[in-house]
Amino acid sequence: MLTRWLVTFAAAATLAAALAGAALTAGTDATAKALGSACRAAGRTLAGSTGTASLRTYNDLIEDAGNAPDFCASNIVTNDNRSITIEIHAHNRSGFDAGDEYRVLFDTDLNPATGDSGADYELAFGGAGAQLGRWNGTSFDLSTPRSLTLGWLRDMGPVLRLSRAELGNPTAFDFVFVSANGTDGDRAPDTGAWSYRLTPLKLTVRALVLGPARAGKAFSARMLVTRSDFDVALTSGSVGCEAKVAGRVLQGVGRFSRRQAVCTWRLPRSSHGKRLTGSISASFQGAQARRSLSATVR
Ligand SMILES: [Ca+2]
Ligand SMILES: [Ca+2]
Repeated sequence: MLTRWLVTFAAAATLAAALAGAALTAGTDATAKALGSACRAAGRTLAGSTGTASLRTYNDLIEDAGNAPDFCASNIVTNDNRSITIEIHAHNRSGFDAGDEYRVLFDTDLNPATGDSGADYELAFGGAGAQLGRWNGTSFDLSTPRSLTLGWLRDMGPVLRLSRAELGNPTAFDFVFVSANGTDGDRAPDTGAWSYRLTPLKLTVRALVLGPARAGKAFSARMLVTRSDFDVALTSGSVGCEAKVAGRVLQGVGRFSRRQAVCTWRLPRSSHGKRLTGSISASFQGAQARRSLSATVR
């Protein structure tokens, strides 16, 4: 069962790309430095760098959970424009053990007076799968099937991804991690709650390379675009290609190839010596990166 989830999880292109760019990084704040080496050794992050705006690391003290999953450093929440990814480091686990229960409690309206002690949603998961319930006034309603992806990241712990819409499209939320096994348990943070603010996805042009522009031949433009959430190259979405030669509109073909957005146009035989102008753009989940281009046709 778990294997199937893992496969489903890994098949998601976004996450696969993110994991391919994963870097080993240690927690850098004072709390992380105070934690044991068992935590720091597994400080893997979903992003290629820790400088991405949407990435947050949360630290919890270890050796405070008995036989239950022990939350640790490098608990990370990150997102693209449609989903939220939660990566949890349970430093004393290498998988879902029998009897392990995990919960994430979300206060999505940032109002402690609504929900169950403030929590408007509860995400419960373990070896049997994951369920998301919305507080209905007396309990968390689990009757509505929710779209959730659950996996286990080696040397880290559980990784979950859910649609923002499943949490009512919040712009920010407070949250708490809870684990249990029998009468043992952990809570992170130990008191209060952590906060996360969702960051709009941004696409950034890193490089533009133009091929030779020759009359009667194909002309191509290749653009490297990075996405702000995982700090990796954009490899999916749509590619827009606009070009004109001496006022004549050329039809281009756009695609992603070798981690770049690529446009190809065929230049008319009559375009020798004329100026070509246009642009290449890449769009994904409502975000866009565009770069103008020009060349003299030889
Ligand atoms: Ca802990
Ligand atoms: Ca609330």
